[in-house]
Amino acid sequence: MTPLLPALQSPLAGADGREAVRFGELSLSYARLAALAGSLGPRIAGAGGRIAVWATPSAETVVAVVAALLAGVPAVPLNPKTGARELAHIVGDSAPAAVLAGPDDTLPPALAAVPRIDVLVDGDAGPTAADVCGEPGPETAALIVYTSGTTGPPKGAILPRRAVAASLDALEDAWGWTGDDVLVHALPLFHVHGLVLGVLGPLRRGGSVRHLGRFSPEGVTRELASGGTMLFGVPTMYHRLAEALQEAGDAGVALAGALAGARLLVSGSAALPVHDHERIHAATGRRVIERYGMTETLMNTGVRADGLPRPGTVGPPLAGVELRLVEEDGSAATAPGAIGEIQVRGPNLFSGYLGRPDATAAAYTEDGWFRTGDVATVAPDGYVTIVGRKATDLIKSGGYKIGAGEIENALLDHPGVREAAVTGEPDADLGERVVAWVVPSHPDSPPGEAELADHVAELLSPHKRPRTVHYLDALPRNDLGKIMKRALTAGARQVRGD
Ligand code: MCA
Ligand code: AMP
Repeated sequence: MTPLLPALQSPLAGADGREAVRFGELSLSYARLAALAGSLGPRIAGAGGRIAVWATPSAETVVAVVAALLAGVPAVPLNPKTGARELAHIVGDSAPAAVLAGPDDTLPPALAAVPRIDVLVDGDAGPTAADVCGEPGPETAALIVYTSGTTGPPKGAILPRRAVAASLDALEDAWGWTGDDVLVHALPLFHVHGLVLGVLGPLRRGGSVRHLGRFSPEGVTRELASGGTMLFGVPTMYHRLAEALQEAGDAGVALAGALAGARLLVSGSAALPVHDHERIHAATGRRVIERYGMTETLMNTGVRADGLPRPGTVGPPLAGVELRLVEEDGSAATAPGAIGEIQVRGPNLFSGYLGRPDATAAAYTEDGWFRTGDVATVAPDGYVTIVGRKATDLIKSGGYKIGAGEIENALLDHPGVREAAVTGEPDADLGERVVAWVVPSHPDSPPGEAELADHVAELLSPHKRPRTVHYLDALPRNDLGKIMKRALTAGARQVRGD
């Protein structure tokens, strides 16, 4: 069977000394990565179950995930900023047999009962290094990635090795992605974009990845100007690059030169506004291309490196992916210009939600197509344009998917909140901004905006915190008592801060 990571699972792993990953000053060659990951293998296999990874933006996370993949054990990447309630849910739901973390990481109480395995990237790799492993079966889970729905806590999407391999190979085909490519990015390593595309992508090709640790236009300039060939980012990052390009002075000129010199600039995880496309094109002469995916499906469509970069579209279906548009009543939307829900089939799809056969079944149609919930049109040449989402209760902020329901529940747990509704409002930087509409328990002394933001950040995650809070006397409801979110603008009284 073809290995998932051939350059790390072969007896010749890294024989040419090629760099696999770089985080700032720290560089790991393929040979070193294989040795470090291989030395963890016996402890991971011995733990007897899936393995959580404390997924900081660091080389330790790459070593940990590669170690689990080489050992054939599913890895559950955890966002280190996850709040107490959400982390307790994920740990309880995924029941990891151990957690892999850097030696300096402080783990929260939710992980206190989980055996810890320290991941070392300095010093000797240890005696069991670089064993050549056989490839587990294609349906073996590679990763379990937690993703939000409209209501309830996040679900664990099980991503089999087959899906990871298929999706990365489809991107190889679309982008001419080779081992000579050097990918630059600053994406978090606990989601598909940063981890599967951004780390496993280069490693599957035998190329390298340079992670910035934290996004900055200066970091992008530095790495693209010194050998980087591709840049991956969410639209918020490209928006910030577009802003930086407009600044007068040497930094803007250097950034324009660095972007112009890259082979491929790719945006994904949310729509990149045409305005930002055009600003980057005007300043660099280069087009950003978009691809469209989902945690559950990995990548579905993408503009090809040799294709027409048409701003506002996410390109045609990738190799192996079947895509159709479906009307509300379930019939195929085939008329020219028709708008419908995107449904997909293919080897790139997940194998279900961990412990949630009900949710898995609901995600598919009776004839086996995955319902993405995204609404689109398809041009005669196959280019897909996403025009919206079926669920208004899903918010994409900074490329993170956030369920309105989980934030509403967290807000309702605050003693100062009697009723709460959450919406996503347009935001030039984040795409959408989480906005809370709150009826205070005591109208004379409502909890401040910062207090509610901290409350949500501590329970769920900082990126789920409301950026704006509106205070109302009552929420608009219909005759059945359902909150009418669309009516939630008139009569709002906004209070800023404490
Ligand atoms: C702020 N912070 C707080 C609070 N407020 N911490 C605790 N309590 C608070 N009340 C902290 C944050 O943790 C963060 O820390 C810092 O302050 C800034 O937070 P924030 O404003 O939220 O961040 P930002 O600067 O706006 O971040 C923008 C970003 C980020 C860098 C673009 O949104 C990002 O990394 N997005 C990527 C999302 C992604 O990868 N999605 C892919 C999903 P610190 O600075 O220390 O972190 S996969 C997917 O969608 C599919 C498969 C696909 O197609 O790709
Ligand atoms: P997630 O569940 O976090 O993996 O997010 C998946 C969702 O991100 C998709 O269902 C889309 O709504 C959105 N998405 C991803 N890529 C794009 C893109 N290029 N353009 C528009 N939306 C996108």
